[in-house]
Amino acid sequence: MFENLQDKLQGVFRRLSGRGRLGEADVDAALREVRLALLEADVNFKVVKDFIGRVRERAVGVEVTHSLTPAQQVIKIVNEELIATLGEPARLDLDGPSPHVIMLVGLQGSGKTTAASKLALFLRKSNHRPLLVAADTRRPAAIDQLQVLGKQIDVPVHAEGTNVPPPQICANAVKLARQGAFDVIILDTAGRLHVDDALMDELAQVKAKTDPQEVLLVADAMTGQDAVRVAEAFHQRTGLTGLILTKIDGDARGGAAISIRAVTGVPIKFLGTGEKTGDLERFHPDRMASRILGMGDILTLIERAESAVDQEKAQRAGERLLAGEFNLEDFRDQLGEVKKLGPLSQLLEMIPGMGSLKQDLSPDVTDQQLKRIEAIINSMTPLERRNPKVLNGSRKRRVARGSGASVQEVNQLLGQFRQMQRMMKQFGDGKGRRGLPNIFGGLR
Ligand SMILES: Nc1nc2c(ncn2[C@@H]2O[C@H](COP(=O)(O)OP(=O)(O)OP(=O)(O)O)[C@@H](O)[C@H]2O)c(=O)[nH]1
Ligand SMILES: [Mg+2]
Repeated sequence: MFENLQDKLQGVFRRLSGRGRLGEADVDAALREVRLALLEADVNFKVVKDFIGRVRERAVGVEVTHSLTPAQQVIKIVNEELIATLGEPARLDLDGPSPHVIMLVGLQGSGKTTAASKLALFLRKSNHRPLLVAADTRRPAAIDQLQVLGKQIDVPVHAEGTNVPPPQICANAVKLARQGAFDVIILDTAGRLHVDDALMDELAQVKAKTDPQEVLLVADAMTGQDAVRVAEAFHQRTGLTGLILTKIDGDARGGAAISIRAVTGVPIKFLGTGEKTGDLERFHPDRMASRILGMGDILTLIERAESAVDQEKAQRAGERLLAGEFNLEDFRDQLGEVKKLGPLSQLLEMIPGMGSLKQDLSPDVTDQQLKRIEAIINSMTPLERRNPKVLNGSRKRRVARGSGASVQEVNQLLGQFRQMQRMMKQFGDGKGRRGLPNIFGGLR
């Protein structure tokens, strides 16, 4: 559903990730892209404006922390604000004495009848005794449809044909529930192509007669901008308590979720993810946000980096490195920092675009190599670590024995280390200094 937006933001952040520090102009350039992507995803323009404003306020002049690059910080802020815009995770309110009435409203074809049966199944599975009510008397087929669905999920349906007014049918159902053994009543009401007064009056009467605890607007995620106006109209007349966003399995553009929530302030409670009665999910703003951002688990990675890497240490090591003083001890410390982030294979998976690299790079082997290198360095004396040149034949044999490696492997490591030192000296001379930050977590 959010693929468009996802691609766009990924594009923005790929470019950002290559930068060092972000100035006001950088933030604005990034936010221009974010804004376009949101508008293209059909998010309401007022919502976009507010959103961008909030992100900008936080992003410009942000204190660049030790462990995150400015680009990562912008991603973090966009994500946090998106979660805030999408709202708290909201549960169905079934507190207090039963029976509880849940009233479903919405435009024609938005998925009310389907959602009614999905909710009934969801409730039955969590040990409730739901009753479905056929309150759509405009379409004779609507009653059949609900009865067929009710049979499928083994939930009774209360129907009185098409001649009794819906408010009456619903009131009768509440009475029935009080006598019978039902604790939740789900009202499937009629839809209209457009919001009109006759429909709204009928819904207001149903509400007056049944005193529902939940009035849920069933909105089709494919409707985009329209969804906002519709939601506002229903909210005014029926006092919505929540939203069910349907058809998010389709190729909708995703604006509805963000817009409806932001404009009406009514929480999204469920997502419809398919045509079957089991295709209902609770709404989780954080999951939705990371899906919109399409950042994979990079957010998790950012969190881990924040807590794990001792940036001060990295900074000192980097300085020593540039001064040509970097030794095997520093090298080992750096390996330790990298390892704190988790297995290399997992790290690669979390970085967008790097997942494929994992296949070329046998992950277990890589992690094992890291351990090997560490073992070899650990078997050296402090003197040898600080000055590897003293490692003669007999010292090398001792180190190899101590670490379970071969002398050849020790030589290999020393060769690689010398090569690295040479390379780093060049950087230190000012040639290609800009390539460094990526190696030791953002040397600035
Ligand atoms: N893919 C997909 N299809 C859905 C979803 N929810 C409902 N549908 C389909 O959308 C169509 C309309 O669903 P209904 O539940 O009949 O909608 P309604 O709001 O009751 O329609 P009216 O009673 O005519 O106002 C049906 O073909 C459903 O199968 C969903 O989450 N995903
Ligand atoms: Mg229906």
